[in-house]
Amino acid sequence: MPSLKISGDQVQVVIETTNNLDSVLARITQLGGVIELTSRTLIQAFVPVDSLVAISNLDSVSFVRLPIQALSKTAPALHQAQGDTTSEGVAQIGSELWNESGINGDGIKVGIIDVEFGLHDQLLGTELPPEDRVTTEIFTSHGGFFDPNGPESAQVHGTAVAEIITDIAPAVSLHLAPFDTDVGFGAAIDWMIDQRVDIISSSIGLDSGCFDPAGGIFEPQIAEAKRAGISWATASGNEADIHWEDQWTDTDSDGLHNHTASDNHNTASVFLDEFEYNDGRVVSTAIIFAIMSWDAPCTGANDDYEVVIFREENGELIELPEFNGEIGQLNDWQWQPGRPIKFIFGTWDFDESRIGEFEDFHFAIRKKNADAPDAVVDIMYYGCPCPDIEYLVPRGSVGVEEPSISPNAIAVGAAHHGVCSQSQGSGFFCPDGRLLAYSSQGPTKDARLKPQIAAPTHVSTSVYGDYTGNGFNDNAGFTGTSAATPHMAGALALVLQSFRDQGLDPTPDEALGFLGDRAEDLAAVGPDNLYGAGLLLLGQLPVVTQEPAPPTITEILPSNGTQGTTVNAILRGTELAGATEVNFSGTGVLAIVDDSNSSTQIFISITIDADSEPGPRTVSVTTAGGTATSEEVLFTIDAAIQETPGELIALSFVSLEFDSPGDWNRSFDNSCITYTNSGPSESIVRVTTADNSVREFSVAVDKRVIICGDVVHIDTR
Ligand SMILES: [Ca+2]
Ligand SMILES: [Ca+2]
Ligand SMILES: [Ca+2]
Ligand SMILES: [Ca+2]
Repeated sequence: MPSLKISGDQVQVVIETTNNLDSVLARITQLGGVIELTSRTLIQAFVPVDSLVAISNLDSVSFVRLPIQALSKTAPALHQAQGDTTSEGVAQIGSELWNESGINGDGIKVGIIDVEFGLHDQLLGTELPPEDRVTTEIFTSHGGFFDPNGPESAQVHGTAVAEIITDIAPAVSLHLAPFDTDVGFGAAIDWMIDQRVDIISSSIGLDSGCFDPAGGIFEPQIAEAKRAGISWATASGNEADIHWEDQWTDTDSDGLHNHTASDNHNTASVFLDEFEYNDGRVVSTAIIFAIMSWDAPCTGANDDYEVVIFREENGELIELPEFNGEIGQLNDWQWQPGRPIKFIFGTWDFDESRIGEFEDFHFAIRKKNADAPDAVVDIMYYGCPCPDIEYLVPRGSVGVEEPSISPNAIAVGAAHHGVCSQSQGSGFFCPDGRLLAYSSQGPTKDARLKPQIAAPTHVSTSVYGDYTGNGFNDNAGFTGTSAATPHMAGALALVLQSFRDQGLDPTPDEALGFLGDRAEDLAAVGPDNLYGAGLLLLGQLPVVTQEPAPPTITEILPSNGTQGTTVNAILRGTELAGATEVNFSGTGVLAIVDDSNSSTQIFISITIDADSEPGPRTVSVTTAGGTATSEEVLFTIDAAIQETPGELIALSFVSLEFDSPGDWNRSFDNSCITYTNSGPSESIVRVTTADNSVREFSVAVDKRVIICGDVVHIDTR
């Protein structure tokens, strides 16, 4: 929300520059300004009011505006006693089982971006990790870990976040980045990426998004964080019970949206709080704050819609006048020109005697440009007692809030850690007994699922005290989607460590998918826009099946075989154990794995078809780790010599041997020697061929063996 209580001659502003940041910084200083923070093209500074025009006219300055304050996603609660405190969410999500097995976040860096880290230094080594595992960098305007002028309940918000992460993953390293405005937020994201954190936990939100998710002011940085491998858990938001959205329509043609045929005003009951002016006047005051966005281009949008606040006087609805520094409304305050987000602020004073009472205010949506298209309008009504808003739309209440709506962040919804029944009425707090009524719901404006998951809330921390219940006289502990988010961040730390211990490094999507699969499905079957995947549950430790290494082939013995034979061979290599298949290129060669117990050699039988093509074949082997084919290790098919009976065979030979030399008659003819079988029956001749193989032939009676030089002709016809 914009800062509005500014006095004196200096004003805190954000200067948006197009380029040349350094020269602008120098000019601001010359004009009497004091630089507080910078982030990329943004400068946050205190500048003299009478220098504002000069600054906005500087070259490279595109816009001067008030800083945007982040909203932390917790309901106020009182700080209670210190002590050894553990979130009830720890038992619910089951992280102790993981811790007992040594999975405690060791080696994992979790970054926390938050508005306040008060007391964190007093908890180092007890509720938080010791000093050597906590790194800090300050991005606040005030230069501290918390705003000493802020409400006490908010001073420890980020410290409570850090406590919960430490409860779940006690060995993590934490990176704490306090910030208070949009400029500090951008700088904090850059720092987290630079610090190479594994996880970001942010229990805050900025209404800086757009109906088109890519058009969010911080989306480029959120996307960059994910590309850097960061899992970003962020509060879904606490706006389900203060949200309204609908298609703009004006059935009675008065320029105001019709909630019903006869009702142009969304009525809210607003608490009247005590306020004392500097001059000593005490009043009861209503302070109203709302944020509106509508479906228009994220930049260059026309100023087509506004929210107008009315109050009732003597039975008539009267528009609040323009804010005069004390009372009135600011209904046209934009983040940037052309960006369809408006901040609506209104305040009205009543007599001191009405402190603690309520007064109705009435919100109307006016179309400023009659020709504008009828857009879908989205409004968050902050700062009012929420049950008393006349028209509420929980669906889509993630609104335009960053990082919650980002496709690159994990939005975490809030489910009560126990059964949600208490004196204040479970019907209001948790309509289904678990999900908090305020937990922002999806879908996003572009119909994506949100939140991604839901986690426990209303839990004990040392800084907010022990949870005792949700009634008026109870301490609800640390509440909101603020408290749910660090349960998810802590669980992610355990998942990352567990997988990394087993040699794997899951991406943000894989880590989320792991937890989403284990989440307890609630509400509608399957993922839904209330709980996302369901309620966070770690379950049993994952047993990761190590991906086996792929095999290699180095040798096959023997490296050849003859057509029509079966060869017993050894295939050598690495990672061969459990081989299921050995294959050869081409057709007609079939291998069976006989024994694959060794990783370095396996035994195979190779059956070579008689008609398989002779020549070299490549070999491949398949195991659970994959298939390896060697281009170097070849198995050669040798052609079989046709030994069909009844042929005249010619062979190159080295030597010849007759089984029964007495069977043979020898004669000379030209340069050849002819042996004729003159014995009583077939006689055997053994030939040692040129390749040193020995072959045997049976020659019938009267048939001949003729030797001409180094060729022998054998007549087996
Ligand atoms: Ca603790
Ligand atoms: Ca109307
Ligand atoms: Ca009404
Ligand atoms: Ca579900």
